[in-house]
Amino acid sequence: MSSGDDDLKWGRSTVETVCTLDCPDTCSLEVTVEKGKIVSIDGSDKNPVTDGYICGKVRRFSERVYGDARVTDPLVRTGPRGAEKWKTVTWDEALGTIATRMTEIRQQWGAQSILPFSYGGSNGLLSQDTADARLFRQFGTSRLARTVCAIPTTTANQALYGKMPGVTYPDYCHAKLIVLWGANPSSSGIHLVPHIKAAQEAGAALVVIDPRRTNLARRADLHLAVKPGTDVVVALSIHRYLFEHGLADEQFLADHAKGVTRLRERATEWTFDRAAAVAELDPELLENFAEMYADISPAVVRCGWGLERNRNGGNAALAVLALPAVAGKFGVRGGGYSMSNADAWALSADDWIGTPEPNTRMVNMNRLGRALLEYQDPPIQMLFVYNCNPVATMPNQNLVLEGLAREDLFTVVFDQVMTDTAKLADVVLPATTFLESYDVAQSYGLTNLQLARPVIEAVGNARPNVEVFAELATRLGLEVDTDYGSDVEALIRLTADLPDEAQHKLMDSGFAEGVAGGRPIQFIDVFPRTPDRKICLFPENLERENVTGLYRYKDQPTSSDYPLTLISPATDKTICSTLGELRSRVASLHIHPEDAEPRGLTTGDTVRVFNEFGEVHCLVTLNADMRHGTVGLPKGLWRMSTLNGSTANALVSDDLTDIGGGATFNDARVQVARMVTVSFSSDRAQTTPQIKRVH
Ligand SMILES: Nc1nc2c(c(=O)[nH]1)N[C@H]1C(S)=C(S)[C@@H](COP(=O)(O)OP(=O)(O)OC[C@H]3O[C@@H](n4cnc5c(=O)[nH]c(N)nc54)[C@H](O)[C@@H]3O)O[C@H]1N2
Ligand SMILES: Nc1nc2c(c(=O)[nH]1)N[C@H]1C(S)=C(S)[C@@H](COP(=O)(O)OP(=O)(O)OC[C@H]3O[C@@H](n4cnc5c(=O)[nH]c(N)nc54)[C@H](O)[C@@H]3O)O[C@H]1N2
Ligand SMILES: [Mo]
Repeated sequence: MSSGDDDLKWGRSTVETVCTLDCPDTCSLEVTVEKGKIVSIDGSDKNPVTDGYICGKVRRFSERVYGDARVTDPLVRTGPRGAEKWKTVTWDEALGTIATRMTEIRQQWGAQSILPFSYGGSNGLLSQDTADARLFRQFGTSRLARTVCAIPTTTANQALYGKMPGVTYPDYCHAKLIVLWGANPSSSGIHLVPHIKAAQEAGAALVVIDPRRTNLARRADLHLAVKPGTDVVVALSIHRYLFEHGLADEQFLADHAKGVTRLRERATEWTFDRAAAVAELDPELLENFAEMYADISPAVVRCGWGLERNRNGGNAALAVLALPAVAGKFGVRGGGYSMSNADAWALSADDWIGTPEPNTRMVNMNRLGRALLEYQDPPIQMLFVYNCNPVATMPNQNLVLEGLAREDLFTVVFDQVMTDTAKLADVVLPATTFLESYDVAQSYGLTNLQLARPVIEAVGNARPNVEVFAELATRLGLEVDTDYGSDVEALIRLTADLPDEAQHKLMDSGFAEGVAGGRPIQFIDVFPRTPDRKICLFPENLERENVTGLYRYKDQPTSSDYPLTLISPATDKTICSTLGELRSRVASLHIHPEDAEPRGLTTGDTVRVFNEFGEVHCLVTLNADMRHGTVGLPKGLWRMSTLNGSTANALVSDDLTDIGGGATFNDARVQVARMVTVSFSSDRAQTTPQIKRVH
């Protein structure tokens, strides 16, 4: 804390903490607090990669903390579901009601009729898989497969390399070739961008593989605007080229990999011409890329999450992540790959949850709607949502809404703000933000651990997850509060599992650097964590799970009814749906002028984007950076941000990825039509359509 005399008089202090939100950067923060209230949030230098600056979203996070949407007390529904009529109750009453209902429901339907539903939330280590998991495991509820994000890429990284830590941002300046594959750090992890620019200034080449011409694609030496869902064949054509031209690193593969022949066999058919036809690219561009990748070292592939969200996402991740092995790119600073580093510390939540996972029913979160409406034996009678906003973020939004509308479903939503999901709950519980309680942030872009400290008192009666789950457990007669009576107790329990030095650093200075000073070189400092320490290029277990087979492409022809592919990537306005409440403008569908022209669309028109699952009414923006045939809506919109209360996920099916049961957000097929055109005469301008907002 730093404070002068004046500061003390006015109760002004600057507190160091960390942003725990779901972003690879985990920025170290300086938060200035005056008279107990946040007045500013800025970056600090504690995390060297933060380098004193942060994104605009977190800079204005106090608007969430003190905003109109904030939930400050436990609420119980008094009107019809969704009518937003609430009665404020005490924690005692709210938890009493929940405990009674849980007990009754278990008696009548069995504990598996209760479905806990959570994803990242604030993404800290304390706020998930601690007291919550111990409670639900002991109670014997259904289990949740947390598949909405990163499951195809994680499964691939696990199978190939045992989730070996990857290249971190500061080492990008050593690369001579950077490949951004389905990743858009200008929105989704801004601290990588200056390192890429520095590398370019030092002579590195940049390749971007993305259906959109992103900011960095504009600066790239080569941009492959692939059709969404076709990355697997693009990567396989590079493998084929490497093998056929004697450019594969046979010695490295012989020493460190297995399954080489089988990968090679599956790559053989993917000539540049064939792959280019599928990905709708110029085959010459593919050849250029292959030559660059073969020739230039150190080369790093930043594998993002944009490429996994389609029917071929698992195979795409496998084929992309296998490239540095085949091309022999490891063993030098700035060479190899970056995927998630979330496992860099090899921490296992099971150690601190303490209770083993019961063998109860597993529900894939991407199929929430189906689970609520169709699953039997037993049907889901209670949904406990926390750290998640499924109405905004899960596939097939209309089915999710239909499920949540069930009169006989008892829904609890534990959140910081009145989300679109909370609006449909029976009981809403107020949660603290990462600025109001302790937590531990584990970076997935870098390798450090950082301590999140409470910067202000909890707003209203908000409480941290651990405390609430521990108290609920006590009411249910379960043993949870031994480690989890409060966030401080949880912090002590959890950090006890860290190596001594890291534990001291984290608690003393709030920052513990990861392996090799946070800059591991793959195959020098870190190695595959597979059982035999080898790279497994053809994981047989996944071949069995994968309906199409490993390294195989599954086509999905665009139908004439729905000829456009819809993607919905991260934007700089929200983190998933977090902060979506602050968005004031109606969302726009981005469409290439050549797709707009035959539909008679111009920027600012109101459109209907539709398919067999739903429709979204919004504005349209003509954007030549979109790929022809691909349209885009922002990820994480709240229902109020469109004209009919539906968002991109109303158009996304709950079909799963080839590996891991992931979501296929970027594989939706849609049609777009202008909504209202009132022309008075052929020579008069059309009037602006008047559409009543339903939210
Ligand atoms: N500001 C902000 N930052 C975030 C988030 C956020 O919502 N907002 N979310 C966080 C989370 S949870 C995650 S998982 C990460 C995600 O961050 P990223 O890895 O960047 O993932 P996306 O934003 O989903 O998509 C990245 C790019 O993939 C492209 N893309 C879409 N489909 C395909 C395809 O089939 N192939 C290829 N090659 N590219 C494709 C998109 O056009 C987009 O530019 O970001 C994190 N950071
Ligand atoms: N169309 C489309 N949809 C997508 C994606 C896409 O690319 N396209 N991407 C997907 C991705 S990558 C992800 S990761 C998911 C994320 O989907 P979600 O997990 O739903 O993430 P958020 O929307 O950020 O919602 C997290 C909620 O947790 C609450 N919360 C935060 N901290 C706490 C806490 O400490 N306690 C409690 N009780 N609550 C807390 C926040 O207020 C917020 O409402 O969205 C997915 N949805
Ligand atoms: Mo994500």
